[in-house]
Amino acid sequence: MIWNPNKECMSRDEMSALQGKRLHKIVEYVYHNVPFYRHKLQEMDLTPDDIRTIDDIVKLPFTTKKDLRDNYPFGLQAAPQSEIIRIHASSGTTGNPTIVGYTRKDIGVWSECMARCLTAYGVGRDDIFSVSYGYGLFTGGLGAHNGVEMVGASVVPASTGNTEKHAKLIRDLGITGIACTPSYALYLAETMEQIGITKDQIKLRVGAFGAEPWTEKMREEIEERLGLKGFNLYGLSEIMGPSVSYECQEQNGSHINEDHFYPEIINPVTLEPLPKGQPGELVFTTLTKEGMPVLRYRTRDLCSLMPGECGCGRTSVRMTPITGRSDDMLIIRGINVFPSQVESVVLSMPEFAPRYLLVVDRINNLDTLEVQVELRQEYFTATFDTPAAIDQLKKRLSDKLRSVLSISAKVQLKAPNAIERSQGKSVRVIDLRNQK
Ligand code: DLL
Repeated sequence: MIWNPNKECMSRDEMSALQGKRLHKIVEYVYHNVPFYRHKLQEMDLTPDDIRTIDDIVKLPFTTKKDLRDNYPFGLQAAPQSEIIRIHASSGTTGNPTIVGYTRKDIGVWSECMARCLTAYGVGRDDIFSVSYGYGLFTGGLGAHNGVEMVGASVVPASTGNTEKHAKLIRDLGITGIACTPSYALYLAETMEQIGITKDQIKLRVGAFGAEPWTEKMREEIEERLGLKGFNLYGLSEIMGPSVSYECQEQNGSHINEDHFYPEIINPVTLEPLPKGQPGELVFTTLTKEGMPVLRYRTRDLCSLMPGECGCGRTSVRMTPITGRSDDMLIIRGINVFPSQVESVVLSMPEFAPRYLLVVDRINNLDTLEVQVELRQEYFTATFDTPAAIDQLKKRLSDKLRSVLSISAKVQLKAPNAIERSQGKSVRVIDLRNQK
């Protein structure tokens, strides 16, 4: 099933023509309504008439998170306040949050994009669907909610928190689908096990997981423990929220709603556009947004665009899973380290739960890395009174980490449930160097 075959299955030529037309229109719109963009274009000696086809996009300036922060709160808003019907804010780790206003049309586009995702996952009118992303300033809750209503399933706005009650509702209402972060899905599975709800008592069959990076190993674990099929859901507040891209039943990359969000991949150092298939930083231009359109927004997410057609019949371009961010890369003793590398090591060892934390510090001018990781319950029970086995496991983990990261890390094994759970995005890194 495809929600909008007219748009999701266009020929390449039709899609490029539509994108070119929309790009010209959006550039004209921001030129006249957002002084920030008008000045940028004027500095580059550009007018909207220079942007006629989608290939002209490379002439346009990039927009960064810093630009959004510097223009806090409404500097990049293009529509008059009277047209804005919703405002979300994305939390930053530092500085001002990013404020994003949506017009009625924007909310309609967003709902349709989310409906496309859910349809691709196989969600329909007969489903009872729990939205367990946070409702509030975060785009996850309300964004997914509108899409579920649009496809006509029954939405259960569970949000996060009160996980035991949620688990019981999943059983008692016969909830068939859930949208949440992959880490929350694991937390939910743990909670169910603790309160004695078994897989055969629940009807979950579809999960829409995103808002944070996750791996195939995590997918397998969630699917096994909750008895459902897990699909990727990608998005970011600056562009729309959840629904920028989604997996179909083929699960071979995530289809981008490219009639609304035009993707490019650039080299994050030289800012040169890269050919399709090469990995780099993902950049998006919103082609239809009225509230806060953005030109060539640098997401900092690292992935590649996939060439070729998909077996599902959709022709929209696909992106690979996000492998990291060009800015969450840690530099430890001069070596680039991605938390996802640690995750791959942790998940490759059956003794560990997929719960880990990187603590980076600087002691006597030397960077240190400590990796905390939780033991699985069965392994913990079997070994906690045999220190030799624990020491051996610690050594195996640190050897593996050294060979993958090219630096040594101190390893701290934790008892099951000792690492603090998050109900939203999980915190994977604590960098104490920033506080010194
Ligand atoms: O996380 C929107 C969202 C909500 C997406 C619910 C999916 C589901 P932000 O808080 O602005 O928006 O964070 C956006 O989260 O740039 C990525 O780094 C990361 N991210 C989002 N989805 C995925 C995903 C929402 N499926 C940032 N895989 C993005 C990997 C993801 N990373």
